[in-house]
Amino acid sequence: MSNSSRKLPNILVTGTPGVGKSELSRLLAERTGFGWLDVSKLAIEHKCLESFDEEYQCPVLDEDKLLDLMEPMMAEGGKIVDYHGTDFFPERWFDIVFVLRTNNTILYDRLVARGYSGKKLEDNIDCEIFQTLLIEAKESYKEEIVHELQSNIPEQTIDNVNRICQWIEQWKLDNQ
Ligand code: DAT
Repeated sequence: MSNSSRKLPNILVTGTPGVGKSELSRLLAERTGFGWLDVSKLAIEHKCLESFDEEYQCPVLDEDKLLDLMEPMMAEGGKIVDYHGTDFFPERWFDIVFVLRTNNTILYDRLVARGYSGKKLEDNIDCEIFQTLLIEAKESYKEEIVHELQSNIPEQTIDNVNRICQWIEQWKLDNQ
């Protein structure tokens, strides 16, 4: 029995933009009925944005407002949180953290297809090369709950969904 009072676990899916967080989260939500929280979308929908970072070409989140919004959702359990950052969420929210990883050349092509170019493209490729999100996740959560998953080909996403579903079933048994 864990300390958690949640009936279902909360899962964090993270990684560099383009690694396949949305794809995995969508399929996992369909399979499990868990709620998928796309943090970037949630922040836009609920006006949790402070400004726009011109250098990095991305919105800056109003983190306090966003955390207040998410707190009751996370308390329910059964949430898949999808975001390219990990360090501002409370550690207690998550039972497991998955960091998706993609080969640099594959990721490059995906980001070009998404319309990224110049500094934004380079910064995101560097983020993957330097394992920025993996390091951040390991610094923010207990290392034993942080898992790397490969996300280069569609079959790996299917495998990952299956593995996570097995983990959820085991969590339910352990937390009855
Ligand atoms: P993210 O949410 O991390 O930004 P995404 O889910 O939008 O990434 O995926 C980016 C693109 O890559 C999209 O066209 C779907 C594709 N994709 C995702 N996972 C994949 C995989 N395992 N194999 C091949 N393509 C994948």
